[in-house]
Amino acid sequence: MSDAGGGGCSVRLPDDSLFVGLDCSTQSLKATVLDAGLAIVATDSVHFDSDLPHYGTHGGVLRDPTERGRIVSPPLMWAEALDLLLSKLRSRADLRRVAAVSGSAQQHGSVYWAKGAVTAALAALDPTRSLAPQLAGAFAAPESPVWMDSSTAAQCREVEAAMGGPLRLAALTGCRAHERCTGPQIRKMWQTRPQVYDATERVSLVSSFMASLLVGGYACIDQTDGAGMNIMDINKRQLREDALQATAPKLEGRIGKLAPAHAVAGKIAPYFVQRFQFASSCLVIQWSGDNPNSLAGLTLSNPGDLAISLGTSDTVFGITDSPEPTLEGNILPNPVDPKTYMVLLCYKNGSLTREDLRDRYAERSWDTFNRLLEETAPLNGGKLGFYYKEHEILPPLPVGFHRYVVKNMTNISLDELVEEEVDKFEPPSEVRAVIEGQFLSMRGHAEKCGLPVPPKRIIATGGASSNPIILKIMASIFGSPVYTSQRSDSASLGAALRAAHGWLCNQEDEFVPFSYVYSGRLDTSALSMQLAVPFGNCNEDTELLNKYTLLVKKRLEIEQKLIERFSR
Ligand code: ADP
Ligand code: XUL
Repeated sequence: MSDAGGGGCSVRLPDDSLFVGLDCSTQSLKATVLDAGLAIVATDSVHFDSDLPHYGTHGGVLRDPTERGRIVSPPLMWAEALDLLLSKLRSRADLRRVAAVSGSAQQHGSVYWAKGAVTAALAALDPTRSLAPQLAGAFAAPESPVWMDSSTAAQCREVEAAMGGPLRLAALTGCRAHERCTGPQIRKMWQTRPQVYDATERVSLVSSFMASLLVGGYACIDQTDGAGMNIMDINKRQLREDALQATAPKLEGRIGKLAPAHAVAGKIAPYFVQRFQFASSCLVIQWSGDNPNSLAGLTLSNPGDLAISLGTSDTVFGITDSPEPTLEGNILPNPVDPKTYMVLLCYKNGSLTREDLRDRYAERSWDTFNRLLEETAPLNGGKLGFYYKEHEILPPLPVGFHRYVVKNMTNISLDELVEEEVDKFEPPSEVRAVIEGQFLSMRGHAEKCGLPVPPKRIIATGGASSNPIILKIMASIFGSPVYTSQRSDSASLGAALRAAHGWLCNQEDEFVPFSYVYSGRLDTSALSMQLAVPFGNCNEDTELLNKYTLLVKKRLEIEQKLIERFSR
């Protein structure tokens, strides 16, 4: 047996056991397999666009040409990806040794199961055939709205009005009605596709959808991912009657019960036992959202730490025990600590927008992109860019690029900084402007939402956190050292850790602190952190930080003017 407690816990992870974490993100499905010592035994992934091209996705999604802002993905694609990933993983890890599987998924997306889906499909899967064709008839809607969808503005305003306004809704459910939130999405489905809503037996989130496949029946929505729906009471962690009514009729039965993230969703279904040789005792632990899983994977437990995830979305999050509702951030229960919450900011223009600027100005190459970043000076000569390739969440602005040059940057008073709008910058400045702009915005909004700024340290994760030049700019703008973990995919790592945690809680028949899973192993296991960029060792760091502080304020001022311009 492997001591899982270090700190006095009697529970141990069996020496030969493995724990699987999956992450069904926007662009791919990834896996991390940990052993009982929390070393990584195997990793693998399926990339939706390139490995499953027959679904025709770009960046993992389909954009509706007939309806602005409608962005969906086929749930069948996620199911086929699961089959494919497990068949690849089987040759890398002995799946018979897996004690528990858990998972992570993009938040907010909704899957509409057709009446009778459990008996006709989920509980009757034939292990000799692949998953997707057997599920083809299981959906009331073949397309799931995903977190990138921004087509529900009308429903958001209706839900907010019914619940006493945006701030009250945020205080009750964790966030105002953002367009991606599942409640407004379900309301839109009921209003615009009533035949789909009528034919729907159960609505799953992407996380509970994937867990449902693994248990061969409807899995509960976990209380952490459930906070992204606008229908759950953020304090009681139960569905709210008034919010359900403000969303759609007869909704409660379609959502089902909520469960804590550490709970067992069920034993793995016979399909996976026979097809991939999982043990029939293998537990499926509740799946949760990708940001909560990242929080677990980064073992974020210090309120002074700030996590920044640079994936398809960019997110900024930290933990607190006394969250204050705001109009910008989302409050979610911490998936591994029932006493605390996570505060999250989400940007839609993350990696895909950086890639767009790279393709326009840096020869489609990250090396050239980095060279241009290094050729340009910090502060970019006052050039500020606002690049919205997608309708942005924070600030809520439509697609479009806006460029300003801020003058008098040698002064230290905001009043003396004046800006001039321009059409373009030199290519190197465009590249610096996108990166500086993203971090300036994150710093400004993080501060407004009560996240720690400057943080004691930043822990960076997600695909772009592998880029050291980008991390250097992050450190300068936030005024803090940046750490990274061994792997940039903290969400699937977090899911594997949560699998071990759920297994321990089940073994003990009560909640055990998450630290029992990893204490004593933080420096020696896959969880170890490296200092990627130091901060504060020279006066220049501090002088630059003061200038960036002014630019943050200037940027928020310009954002406000843009919001006013586009709301006219
Ligand atoms: P997801 O949110 O889908 O899980 P990932 O965290 O896997 O996304 O991040 C994928 C993104 O990582 C890609 O879209 C790519 O733009 C970005 N990326 C990968 N390598 C680099 C790099 N060297 N510099 C900047 N971005 C990178
Ligand atoms: C968070 C959000 C995104 C998705 C991306 O609220 O919408 O970060 O979870 O996968």
